Amino acid sequence: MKKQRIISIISILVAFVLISSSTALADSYMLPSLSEIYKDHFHIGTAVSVASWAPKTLFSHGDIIKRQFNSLTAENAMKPDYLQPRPGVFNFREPGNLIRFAEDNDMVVRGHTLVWHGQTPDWFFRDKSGNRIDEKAVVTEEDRQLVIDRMEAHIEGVMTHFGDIVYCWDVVNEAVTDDAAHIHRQDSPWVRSVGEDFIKIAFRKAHEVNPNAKLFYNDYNAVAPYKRGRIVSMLKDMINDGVPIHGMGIQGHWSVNGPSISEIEDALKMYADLGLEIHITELDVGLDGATEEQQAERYREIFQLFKKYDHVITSVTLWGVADDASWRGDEDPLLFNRNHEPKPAFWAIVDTDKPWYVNKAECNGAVMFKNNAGENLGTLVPGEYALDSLDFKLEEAAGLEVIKGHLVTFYELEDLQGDAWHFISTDEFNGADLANKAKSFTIQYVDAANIALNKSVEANVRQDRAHRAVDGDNVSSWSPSDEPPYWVTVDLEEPYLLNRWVVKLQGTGPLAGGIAESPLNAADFKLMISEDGVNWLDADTVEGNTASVCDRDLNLVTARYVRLYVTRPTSLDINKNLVVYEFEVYGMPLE
Ligand code: 9MR
Repeated sequence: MKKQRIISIISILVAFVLISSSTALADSYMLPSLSEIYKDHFHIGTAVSVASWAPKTLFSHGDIIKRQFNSLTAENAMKPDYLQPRPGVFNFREPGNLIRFAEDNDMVVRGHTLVWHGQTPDWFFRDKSGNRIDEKAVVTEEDRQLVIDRMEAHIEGVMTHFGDIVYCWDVVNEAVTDDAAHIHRQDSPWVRSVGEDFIKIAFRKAHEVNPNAKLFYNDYNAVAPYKRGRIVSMLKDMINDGVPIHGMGIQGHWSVNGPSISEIEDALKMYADLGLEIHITELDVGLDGATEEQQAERYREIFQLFKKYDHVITSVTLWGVADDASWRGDEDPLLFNRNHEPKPAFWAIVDTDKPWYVNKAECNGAVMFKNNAGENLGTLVPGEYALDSLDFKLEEAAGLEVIKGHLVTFYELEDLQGDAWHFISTDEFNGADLANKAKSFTIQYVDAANIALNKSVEANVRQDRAHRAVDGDNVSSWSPSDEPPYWVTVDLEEPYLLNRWVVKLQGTGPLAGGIAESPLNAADFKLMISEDGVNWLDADTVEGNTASVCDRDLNLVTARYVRLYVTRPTSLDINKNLVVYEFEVYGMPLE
């Protein structure tokens, strides 16, 4: 009696899941919102262009900006050359558009930047006779005072105009030099005409004009060991001198290859130890030859770290919206591509605990069912489905497009029981056949593991060392040198669904130094599979290879035994020496 009740509750639950998750996603879906996702951590901002001489991303990328960000920075339109092109003539028109946009959409505005050696009109530094003060051998007190007056008047004019709407300012930008012999940039016209204390004067003035504004020092390479110590010295000196400074702006023009997470973390600690708030002010992560997936992984690690430090990081701003309007040209460093579509990097930071493609699949669909013309019949997110609850005809499906890491399994019976049929992406999907024999199916993320690892092996040559090909150690190898073909068989101990295989060849070894390409890598080889260890099928064949790492996706196959079968061990016919550091086979247990 009791058992029956439990079963009926379960079947109600199952029915509910099946019905509620059966709606196909429309092609235009609503992206998750980063500002919403990060609202308990920090502001998420973007730099936008509104200046008349640049593409106005505030408008061309407006929809993304509204949905994704809650903080705006003017990429150029609040810099001195824009705001005060001639003495006393202020231009607030275009930044006014930015302010209105922010107010209309409930966003805050970061001010960038009041005092900088870049994008600052020449007139700031000319004396009454038109000579450059910063180029004089001797700067008189009168000259110095003139430049201070102009700097203060600029700060006053700008901060008074914007008032509290601009809640923080990069008061001084990039004043620390890359030259290890100094702290301050010696060639700055500000240093040359006012002296190094122009920074303190600027902060004091800014605080006097608007005591509510948070005042930041902002710099590039601010996490790099060669520079961060000198930035910290300068900030310490300001703090000890009672200068009103509230935050450190770390620009964050980084790449997939650096700086390392530990370098960034060390710097965050150093600035936090000064009692300063931290803003990441200009984040972009250039590809630097890497793939978009590697970029996504890097963004994921970076945001994981930012979340860990959300007690000191209060704002993270990306330096642009999409790659079509980035100052870094072909480095494609942002979260949206040139067509304004979300990149893997975007999906990676939607939830930094999961791979980017899982986040994408959960929102945007994991599987697209296609008809034989290749058209989308329906796109489904991961979940459990009853065949009769689909709002498209499975009979018409002739292909599946399955997002990386996911598996579609059809079941003979309604409650995901009975015989099962598994699929990943395929153009040979027989929907009509499945509609006859299946009643339910699941779409799930399967974290495939290297199932060959440390399993028992048998080889035709050098059996004594063949285990080294599956020992998970990239330094030990199985290196037969005799007469090809060479083969090594791995007993997986139970049947698995395989979706990928990897061979790490001669060039990956410590002697070769991990080179990417070499004629000494195995040239012709294949992956063979077997149910019984007796009858073998070719699952995937590689010819003319020179790559050191051969990483291949497999159309889903099942096997209990796998075999690496090498017919040409190198591209040099006289060299018959095969070197396999690792033979990896990825999959999931069939049951
Ligand atoms: O992104 C800005 C680009 O459009 C301008 O041409 C350039 C001119 O100096 O400034 C860029 O922004 C810089 C920012 O103001 C300060 N840190 C470095 C940024 C990238 O160069």
